[in-house]
Formats: sequence, C-alpha cells, structure tokens
Amino acid sequence: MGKTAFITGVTGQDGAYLSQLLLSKGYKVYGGYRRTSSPNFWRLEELNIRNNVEFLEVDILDTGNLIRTFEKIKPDEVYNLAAQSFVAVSFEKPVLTGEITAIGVTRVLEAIRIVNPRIKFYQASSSEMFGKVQEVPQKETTPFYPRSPYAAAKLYGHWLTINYRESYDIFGCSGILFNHESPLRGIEFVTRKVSDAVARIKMGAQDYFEIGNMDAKRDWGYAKEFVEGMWMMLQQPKPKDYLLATNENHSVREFIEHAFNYVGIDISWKGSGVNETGIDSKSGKTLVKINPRYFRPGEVDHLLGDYSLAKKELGWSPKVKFKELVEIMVQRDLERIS
Ligand code: NAP
Ligand code: F7E
Repeated sequence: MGKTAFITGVTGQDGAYLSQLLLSKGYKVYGGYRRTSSPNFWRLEELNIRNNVEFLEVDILDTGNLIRTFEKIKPDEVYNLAAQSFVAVSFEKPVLTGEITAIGVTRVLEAIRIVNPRIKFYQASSSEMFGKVQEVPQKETTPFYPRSPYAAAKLYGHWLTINYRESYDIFGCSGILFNHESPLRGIEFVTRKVSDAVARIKMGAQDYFEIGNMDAKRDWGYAKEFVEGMWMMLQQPKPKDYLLATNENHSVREFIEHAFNYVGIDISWKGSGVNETGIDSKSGKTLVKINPRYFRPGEVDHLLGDYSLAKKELGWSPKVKFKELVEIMVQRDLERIS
C-alpha cells in the first residue's frame, strides 16, 4: 500500500511541487490550507493536480486542529512547509511571524508526539538562518547569525526539530534550503518580481519597475529539484539535517541583467546609490529605478551553500543553474502575458 503524506502550506510554491512529486511516487497526499475568503489553489491548478490532492482546512496556529487531522488521516510523513515566509514582512509583523514560523513548528511536533511519534517529520529550515555569514561557503556546521525576525523564527523551528529528535526519538529532519525559485514563486520575492516585470516591459504592458538592494547575492536554485531533496531526507535510515543549494551565487543586479538579456534588451547602469537607474542601451528608456522602500532594516548580503553532504548521503545534486532558472521564469511569465 502507498504511503500517506500531509503537507502544511500546500498552497505555496514548494507545497505544489512537493504534492506533484509525492503523487508521482504513489502517495496519498493531504494538503493543509488555511481558511481564507478566496481559496488560493492557482499553483496546484497550473500543475494540473488540484483534483489529485485531498485538501484539509488546517491552520498551524491551532494545535487541536492539527491533532484531530493526524488522528483522522494517519500520515506516515508530515512536511511542515507553512510559514510567514517573506523576510521583508517579518520586520513589520515580527509577532505574527514568530507565531506561525516558530511556534507553529512546536504545534506540529506536539501533534506528532501526541498522536503518533513514529510519523516522520520534515521541517522547512532556511539559509536565512546563516544571515550575517560566519563562513563562506555555508555548511550544516556553520554557526548561525539570523538577521531578521523571519530568520530567528526559522532558527527556533530548526532547533526544536533537533530537540524533539533527541528528546522523543522523533524522526525529524531539518532541511536548510537556500533560495529556490520557479514560475510558481510568489510575486513579492525578487526573482519573480523581476521575471514578471521584464516580461511585461517586453510585451509593452509596463514601462519600468522599482527595486531595492541590487548588490545582495543569493544562491538561487530551482524549486522543483529542491522538493526532491526534502523527500529524500525522510527516506534515509536515520534522521539528520541537510543543506540544499547550488554552490553558485549571483547578485540581484545579475538576475535583472540576464532577465532583460533573455528578451533581447541590453541594460546599462547609470548613477549610483538611490539614484542609480537601469537604461535600455538601445532606446535610452529608464527601465529600472531604485526605491528605498524595498531596503531592509537588516540585510543578508552574501549566501553561498555547500551541498556536499546531501550529494554524498542523499545522492542529491541540482541540475538547473542560474541562467537556465532565469530563463525558465521569464519564459513562463511571457507566456502568461501573451
Ligand atoms: P510560500 O510560497 O510563501 O508558502 C507558504 C505557505 O504557508 C502557503 O501555503 C501559506 O498559505 C502557508 N501558511 C502561512 N501561514 C499559515 C498558517 N498559519 N497555517 C497554515 N498555512 C499557512 O513559501 P515557499 O517558498 O513554498 O516555502 C515553503 C517553506 O520553505 C516555507 O516554510 C519557507 O519559509 C521555507 N523556505 C523557503 C525557501 C525558498 O527559497 N522558497 C528557502 C528556505 C526555506 P497561503 O497560501 O494561505 O498564504
Ligand atoms: O529577497 C533583495 C532583498 O525577498 C532576496 C524566502 O523564500 O529565501 C527567500 O528570502 C534579496 C534580498 O528573498 C528587492 O533585499 C532587492 O537581499 O526574494 P527575496 P529572501 O529574503 O532571500 C529564503 C531562503 C527564505 O527562507 C525566505 O522564505 O533581494 N531585493 N530588491 C529585493 N527583494 C524583494 N523581495 N523585492 C525587491 O524589490
């Protein structure tokens, strides 16, 4: 008989790709979504799997809700992907971010401990926990230095997963995932914001876009590949924490340049600081402006991950690298607009 999985945050980017992966492996997939006035299943619809996932209204702010759900569906594996996941918003809503992204993990783990401690658990930890990096590249052993309420909340969830593993023998794995993107990425994150804007500019539907710190560097991978690593972690003989990354990093500026390049626009930069602009070299039109509103009170400047452990023990490696990722995203946004 196939296994049963429960995914919190099924309506998000990773929830959609992970559902697709688990369905392809013969799992019965239950997806938890929180109650909203307009349910938000567009990603599952894009992947054409909306009718294959069984949806349950489950909020990780409510422990009883989680306990009753696990009693009812008896999952073999629980993937905790739900979070207030936008770093910028965590500075404005630090308490809510802590309730969902930190204490939410405790609620899920408590429900597992109460209902069936043999349920395997995946926690979606983040490279943001490295923040002001203490070592380059970052590994599983690199000390953490969170730079936002989001990162601090994720660090709590990370340690709680280790704590429940050590205290109650729960098969809990924390995946320290570096940024992973896709055409299903939320529009507020920088990669999708840029791919969408560049596609609109190319199609004449927008004149320019505004951006924040273009010099931040990220190790960007492809979400569809990263969810495979999540699943692999839970199939190991012993629970452990693994880092997934591409071991390549690029600046936001490079992302913008390559996105424009893909649609045949050569961008050149003029000015400096908040007065810097990105100009179409051919037409002279201003296509990119800086808006300090997108700067963060605490920034993470430079992330680069070493995924050697995942490669050695899980057999996981990323195939899609930076340029292909940018192209996949811009191409899909062009298709959406035309
Ligand atoms: P995402 O697209 O923002 O999805 C987050 C999901 O959490 C959404 O389905 C959201 O529901 C749900 N959620 C929020 N609050 C909830 C609550 N109280 N109860 C139940 N569900 C709730 O994030 P993602 O990119 O797929 O990332 C998945 C997880 O990995 C997150 O925990 C994120 O922090 C972490 N992570 C992401 C990356 C990355 O680069 N993508 C890297 C490292 C770690 P709504 O649709 O209703 O908002
Ligand atoms: O920012 C800079 C911004 O919001 C990336 C989440 O999935 O990955 C994600 O967090 C960089 C930052 O992602 C804009 O200052 C410049 O340096 O796309 P982002 P993030 O903060 O790295 C980690 C691993 C997670 O765990 C999170 O859940 O881009 N940036 N200008 C901008 N960022 C945004 N959003 N918008 C701008 O206009």
